[in-house]
Amino acid sequence: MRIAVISDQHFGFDWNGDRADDPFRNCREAFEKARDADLILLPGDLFDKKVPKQEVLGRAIDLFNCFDGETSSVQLDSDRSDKTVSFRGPPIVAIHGTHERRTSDHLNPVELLEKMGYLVHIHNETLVFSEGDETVAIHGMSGVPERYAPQVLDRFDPEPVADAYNILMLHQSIDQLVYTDPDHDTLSLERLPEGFDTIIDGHIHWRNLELKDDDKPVVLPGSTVTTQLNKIEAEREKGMVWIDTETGLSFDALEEPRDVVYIEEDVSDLSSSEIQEQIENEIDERSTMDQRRPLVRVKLSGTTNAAVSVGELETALESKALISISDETTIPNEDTDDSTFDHSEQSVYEHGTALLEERIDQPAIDDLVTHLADGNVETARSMLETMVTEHDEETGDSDTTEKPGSTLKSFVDTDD
Ligand SMILES: [Mn+2]
Repeated sequence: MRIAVISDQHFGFDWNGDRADDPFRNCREAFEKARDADLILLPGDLFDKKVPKQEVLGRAIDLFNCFDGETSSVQLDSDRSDKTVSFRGPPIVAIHGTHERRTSDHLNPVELLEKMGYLVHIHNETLVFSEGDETVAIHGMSGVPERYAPQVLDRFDPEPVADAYNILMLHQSIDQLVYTDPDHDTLSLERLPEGFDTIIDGHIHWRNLELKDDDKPVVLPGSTVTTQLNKIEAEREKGMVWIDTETGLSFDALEEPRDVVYIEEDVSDLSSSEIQEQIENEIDERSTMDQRRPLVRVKLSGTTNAAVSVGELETALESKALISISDETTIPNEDTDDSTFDHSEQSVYEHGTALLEERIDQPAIDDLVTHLADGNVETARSMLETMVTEHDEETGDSDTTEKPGSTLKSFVDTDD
């Protein structure tokens, strides 16, 4: 069986910005590739927001309509599955991700697509498919708050189906692969169950097929769209993963994603115009210059007396690239005195960290600001979510869409 895995499409990402089209454009290319798949798996974060705009939903539906008229000889074995559904074309199985997660009394957008008949959404459920004498079992746990993930997975306790190719689909941070909160229990490679042929984890936006080993065969398909301007995302191609139950895994790169360029520039002894020239040269060399401006992230480092204006540089280069520049240069022969707090001598990073640490008793602030400064927005968001949940639990606050007090129960419950 040939199974297509397409993750983290993030429909609606940058909706009012320059990159609003990117998630749809990239997913269209992936869906086109997947049209002749026997089975399609979507490991979460199809949507960027839990309540997407109707325009975003509409465009997502347009994409799913590309499977109309396609057929698959794969059948759902309803006797051995937790759900009975019919499919229009090739079966599409999805879990919801962190961006779509709502409590169980609210409909999330992946569940909405299920109601429309485009896919089947699972959470702590297993579906068994067969084609001829071949059987494939898909076990899915949708995204839950990281701190509850080990417990929710333990309670789900997915049991590999005998004589089947077993795939476990998750959408969580996994310790060792990405930042996890050291103060809380989170999923780790050791905590993942054994007996699965492949464990697919959405959520982590850079692909990694190299992790696959016999005991914990974890595969990160990565996102189809660049949402974070960090080095690792810039360096790894976007695309989708094929699981061929006979021949194994392969990565299928998108051919037309927007260029992403990550530049680290030592600007010691360079003037402002020289810095601009250097960056322009790098962009020219490292992007293909199609009709879309490349996404460029620049980190300036080194020691310089030149007054580098990040804002002016960004403006000067904006016709060439969607650019964001961070200035991490230092002034030469600077006398630093830790006992005084003069932020004119500090970088934004140092100033921000000091202020936050002064006001908030949170040992993770330094990590948080580092991730923000590196453009790891997703990781920072997860960290903030953890901090806010803890804060709410301590103070008894809660909002109407996410109720921390009742979280574990509502994430363990299945939908039926
Ligand atoms: Mn994501």
